Amino acid sequence: MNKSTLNIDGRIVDYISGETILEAARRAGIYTIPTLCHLKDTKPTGSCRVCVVEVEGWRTLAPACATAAAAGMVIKTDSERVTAARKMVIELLLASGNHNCLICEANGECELQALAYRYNIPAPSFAFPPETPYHLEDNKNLIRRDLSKCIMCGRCVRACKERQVNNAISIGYRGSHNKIVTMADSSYGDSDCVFCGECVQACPVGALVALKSVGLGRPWETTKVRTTCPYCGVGCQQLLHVRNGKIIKVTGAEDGAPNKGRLCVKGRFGYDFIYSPDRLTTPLIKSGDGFREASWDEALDLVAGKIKEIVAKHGPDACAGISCARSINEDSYQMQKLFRVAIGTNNIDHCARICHAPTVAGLAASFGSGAMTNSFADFAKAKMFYITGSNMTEAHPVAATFVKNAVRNGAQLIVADPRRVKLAEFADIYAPIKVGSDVAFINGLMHVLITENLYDKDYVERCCTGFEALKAKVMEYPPERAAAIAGVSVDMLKEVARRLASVKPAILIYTLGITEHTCGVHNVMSCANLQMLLGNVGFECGGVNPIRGQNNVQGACDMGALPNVYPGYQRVEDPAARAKFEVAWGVKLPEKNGLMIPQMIEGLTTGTIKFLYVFGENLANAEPDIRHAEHCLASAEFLVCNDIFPTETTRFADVIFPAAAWSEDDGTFASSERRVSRVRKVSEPPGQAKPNWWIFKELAKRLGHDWTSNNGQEIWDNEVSHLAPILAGIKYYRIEEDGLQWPVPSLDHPGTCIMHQDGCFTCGQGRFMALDWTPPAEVPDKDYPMVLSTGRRLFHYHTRTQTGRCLGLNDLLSEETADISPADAARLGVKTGEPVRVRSRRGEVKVKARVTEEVPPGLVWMSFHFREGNANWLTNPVFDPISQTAELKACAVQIEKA
Ligand SMILES: Nc1nc2c(c(=O)[nH]1)N[C@H]1C(S)=C(S)[C@@H](COP(=O)(O)OP(=O)(O)OC[C@H]3O[C@@H](n4cnc5c(=O)[nH]c(N)nc54)[C@H](O)[C@@H]3O)O[C@H]1N2
Ligand SMILES: Nc1nc2c(c(=O)[nH]1)N[C@H]1C(S)=C(S)[C@@H](COP(=O)(O)OP(=O)(O)OC[C@H]3O[C@@H](n4cnc5c(=O)[nH]c(N)nc54)[C@H](O)[C@@H]3O)O[C@H]1N2
Ligand code: SF4
Ligand code: SF4
Ligand code: SF4
Ligand code: FES
Ligand SMILES: [Mo]
Repeated sequence: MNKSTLNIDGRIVDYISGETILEAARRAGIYTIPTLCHLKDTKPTGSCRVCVVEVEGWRTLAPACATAAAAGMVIKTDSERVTAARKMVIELLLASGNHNCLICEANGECELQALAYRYNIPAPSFAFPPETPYHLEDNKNLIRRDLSKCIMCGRCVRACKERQVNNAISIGYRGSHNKIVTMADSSYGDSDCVFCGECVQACPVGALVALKSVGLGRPWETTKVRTTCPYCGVGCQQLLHVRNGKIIKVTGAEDGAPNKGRLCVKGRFGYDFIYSPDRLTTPLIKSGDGFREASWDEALDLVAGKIKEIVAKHGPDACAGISCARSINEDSYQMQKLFRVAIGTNNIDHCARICHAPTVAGLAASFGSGAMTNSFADFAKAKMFYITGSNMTEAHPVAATFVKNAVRNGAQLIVADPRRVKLAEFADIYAPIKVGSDVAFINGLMHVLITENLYDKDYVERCCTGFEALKAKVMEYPPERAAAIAGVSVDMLKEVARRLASVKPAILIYTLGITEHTCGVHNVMSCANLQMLLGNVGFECGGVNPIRGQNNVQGACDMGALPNVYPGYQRVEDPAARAKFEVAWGVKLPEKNGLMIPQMIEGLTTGTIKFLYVFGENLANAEPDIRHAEHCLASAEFLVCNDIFPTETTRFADVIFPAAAWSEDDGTFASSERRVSRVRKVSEPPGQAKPNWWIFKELAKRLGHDWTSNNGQEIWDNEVSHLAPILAGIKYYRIEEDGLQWPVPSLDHPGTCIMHQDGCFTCGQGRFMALDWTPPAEVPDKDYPMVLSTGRRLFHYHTRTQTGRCLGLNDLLSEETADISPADAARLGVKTGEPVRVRSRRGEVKVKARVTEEVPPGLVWMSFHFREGNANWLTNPVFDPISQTAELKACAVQIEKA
């Protein structure tokens, strides 16, 4: 980096080539330059001129935010001339609204008001315009727009266009009619706006405010608590604005990794479920057709007694536990310990099974480690993307903003997905491949790379094994065959391969379109094959990047809430690992791997599993074939649930424990990029609800094990990081601000942004896998002629126990639809909003049709967010033979007008 110096208010300050005066000053800790229109990470417009400074020898004052720093500049940030100019600017701005800014309380955080006080500016001497041409607009209970307070700084527009790249608003009209407008100058609610609220965070005045926070507290009455978002695996860092123990607002932590201040609609507005009157507040014991309240002692004694009884009669393997990917690491650690140590079985699993288990298994086989290889920080810098089976703008919205930023800066993007997802709009090539065709498509790509000599020979020889077998297999998939299976043109397939090879490195990103198939593990290994062949693994802006789903699903895996590994992926079947944990935990441990979720659930009906403990999962809505899943749950001899709400699953419980939710306990989450970040407590759980780790500890005590750790920090610092070498260097004191990315082998290790650096794989050499394409288990026929694929939508999260209880989110989306193509809609004679019946061999649902070009002819697409019309009444309970992951992305259905 090219460093020089300039003089600011008599101090010699370094600047980096390309920096503005403002950036150089702030980096040096000089905060005397006020700003209004300036917004970090966006192009300066220099429009408000409140940041002016005096540069020695310059005739006019210079806007610090838009003037490049130069060697030898002598700058005054606070001279009389500067102050006079600023006063003028502020006075004009105060007068530009139609109300008295100095008594406005809109959000109590107005930067203009603060400047007025700083520069001692009295109530404006200019006359107010006589009447307002503006209206006040309340959108979906979430965002208030009061343009009478707008100072036309343009920050909202840049936040929307340049940070989030949602392009929902712009500066409209001319001259004195200038105004911030949506596309058709409609309300936010009737526009393309996705309610990320980035514009609200950017607005310096009260023109844009979060409606839920209005009137709840002023900045000086709140404390800001940094924490991690409770929804997806991006792991965005939030600031909770807390007053009297209550969250009144959430903003993005501006300098936090990975999100740099950005949030999506759920992270920003999805916090108030914790205050729902539906919260579980006391232990419940089944009684007749319902439940009765019980004391903790009674409920814990009952469960412990039942465990003892079943273990005595049927052995420990008649018990099984499903852990929670939503709550903190320390809870999952404690639950797997309860099962392994106090009950004596490895029958412990969690929802990674139905999600990214193919990733864990597939990448471990190919690379030696089953995690995302690179970091979110690479997304904004990458030059070439292959994104497949990932609806990132809805499922991982903040990660998607960085991809869109890169594309805006010239990166190339290839999207392969059966649906024309939003990212396809940004793509150089959109390949509309058929559901379930990925292995064939990728084999076809590799055929082109090998026959046209476009692959990285040196890397393949140096870093990988199994190339000859791969090549032989791939030769069975010439472009003509592969393209026919994938339903794209041969030219397109070849173009994708050639483009991918033309930029190095390219980054590959995938999610559930790859994993949730009976061939999920093979799909994952295909992605690994492709990236090794291109020589892209082990470099910044390259690698294979599965974005993990739940906020702490990476962590639940890391903690060993899996039937085959202890914390830190130490294998249960490895005698040395077992011996180590036997010493640490002071018990003899079971030697064989435990059961996976589908086997546990099936075991309830066959009688091999008598006792099931479901911690924070809503199986009755989330598993394929709801009727069957509920039949299994109803067959349990004894079912225990920890949850924060009554759910479709807790209906089947014998005992329900009320748990602390996100922000009611201290702990950690691990995000998709292997980053362990802090989660902080701001209030006590409601009623008698207790932290999950405490519940497991109390049960262990009743089973004869006294555990000493007594909070999240003790569990992590004294147990987890001692036992898991990849986490050895992570202690709470090291992650007070940004989290650390594992492996972190020692206390002085900075963490690992990129795995398998330079092609040095965790397992020595990367392993190519020769793979054949297999179709989904159920394909369309004359009775069920359409393919059903399923997934999620932006405004809700899974079974909606949380987002369904947040003000505003239901206003944005309130029911399930069946998404179909215009061609199929015409054939069926239905329009958007008209009811249709969708039927599969498992069941049927009646929902409204949503006719959209996103979906190709022959495909029906649905989510599983709503009980009514849940796609899982239809989905097929068939599983990948290796990972036992359900084929939620493909089954056969018929559809008719209802
Ligand atoms: N808003 C919201 N965000 C979420 C969640 C949520 O419930 N709501 N859940 C979180 C969780 S746990 C997860 S796992 C992630 C999931 O994140 P995603 O996997 O991105 O979400 P899905 O909606 O399942 O989308 C899968 C994509 O795969 C495509 N697809 C379907 N079949 C195929 C195929 O055969 N091949 C290919 N290549 N693509 C295919 C679909 O068209 C869809 O675009 O989202 C997380 N984020
Ligand atoms: N058709 C179809 N089905 C799918 C999928 C799909 O793509 N298509 N995707 C699958 C995937 S990837 C996933 S991950 C699963 C998700 O399936 P689930 O994990 O079952 O879904 P959630 O609704 O997230 O359930 C989380 C539960 O935990 C509770 N909870 C939240 N926080 C806490 C806490 O701190 N403590 C306790 N004790 N409880 C808490 C919530 O109230 C809720 O009941 O769904 C799967 N099902
Ligand atoms: S909420 Fe997000 S999408 Fe909507 S206008 Fe604001 S920045 Fe744009
Ligand atoms: S709405 Fe706020 S951010 Fe947007 S131009 Fe007006 S004052 Fe600036
Ligand atoms: S992208 Fe994910 S982690 Fe970030 S705010 Fe949205 S839901 Fe939360
Ligand atoms: S902050 Fe520099 S011109 Fe507005
Ligand atoms: Mo997931």
